[in-house]
Amino acid sequence: MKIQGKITKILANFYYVQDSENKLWECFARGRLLKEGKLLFVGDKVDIEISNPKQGVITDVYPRKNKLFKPPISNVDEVLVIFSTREPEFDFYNLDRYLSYISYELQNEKVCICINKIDLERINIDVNYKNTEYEIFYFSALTGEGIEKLCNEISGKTVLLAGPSGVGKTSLIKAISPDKDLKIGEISSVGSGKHTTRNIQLIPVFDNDKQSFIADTPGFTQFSFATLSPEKILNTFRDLNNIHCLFDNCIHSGEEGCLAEEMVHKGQISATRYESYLKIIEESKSEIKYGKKEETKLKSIGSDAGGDELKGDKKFIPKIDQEKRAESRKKQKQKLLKIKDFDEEKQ
Ligand SMILES: Nc1nc2c(ncn2[C@@H]2O[C@H](COP(=O)(O)OP(=O)(O)O)[C@@H](O)[C@H]2O)c(=O)[nH]1
Ligand SMILES: [Mg+2]
Ligand SMILES: [Zn+2]
Repeated sequence: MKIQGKITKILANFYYVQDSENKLWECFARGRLLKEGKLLFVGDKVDIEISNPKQGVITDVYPRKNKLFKPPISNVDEVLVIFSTREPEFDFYNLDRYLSYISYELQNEKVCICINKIDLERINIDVNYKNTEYEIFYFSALTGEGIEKLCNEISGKTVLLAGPSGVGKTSLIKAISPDKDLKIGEISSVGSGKHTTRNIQLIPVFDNDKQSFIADTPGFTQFSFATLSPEKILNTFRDLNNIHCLFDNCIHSGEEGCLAEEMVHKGQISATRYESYLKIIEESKSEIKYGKKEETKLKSIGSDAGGDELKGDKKFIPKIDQEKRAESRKKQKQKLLKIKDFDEEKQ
């Protein structure tokens, strides 16, 4: 008998396939599939032939709507990029790197920014992303605040969690699906994070009669912009893509007649976004591999990337003049602080 299912986990030569009745089948892949060089991914929709009440053989794989190699996963409906307010400290540049990378790899899927640990501190970054396509959620996996809204957002979808180690990805899954036996890492005082998420798998979550899948992802920081042209990078920054400079092909990094800086100073473009963009362009040109030192260290650990990757190479040439740049950053910091003060007053 043949049935359909979705690969939720791959361990060595075993593929775990969940069928429409939520039964998990342990499967091998048919030799022909592997011979054809068809790699199977977590997220693949497959046909299996049942061998016995618990096991089957994967006979075919359906066309994928998308796939990522790092981490290896297919058919992603939505990505939640998770960052924390603190522990590890929130960082615009690092967040924008994730957003840019994911927007490049999965151009047709929705990407949300999710800020965790609002119990430790409240920040509001809405203004920084006002002209982007990213929806922003604030929550605390610890207290449960904001979790219901996130649950509604992901209902019925296959969702990928991305973000540095220690921001609370695994904790979020636990908060959504409390009975899961997942390991939560402790973050060390130096912020390098402990690495507990070993292999990618889809965690089934059942909510309001809807089946969703969430993928917790190890090793998501080892991406590099080295092979991307500035145009491709610019394409991932929609908020910078609508500037009408002197030259149509302006990539807004100090060219003659470029309006970007002026718009930043007028507050029409977010200063943090523009700064991140310039840094990523520099990163791609100089083939600096972001967080290189950490990466070598991490490889020996063999899993999730560290939360303090910013200690890696940070070479870039700021194109906005230093004084103004400092000013706009300061302004934005002040805004964050104001929100915090306001919250403290309320209590
Ligand atoms: N204060 C606070 N701590 C949290 C929250 N969510 C997670 N943590 C803690 O942050 C650390 C890292 O969490 P974990 O889920 O392993 O992060 P991951 O590496 O992204 O999967 C753990 O010590 C969690 O208990 C939260 O909302 N508030
Ligand atoms: Mg984790
Ligand atoms: Zn320009």
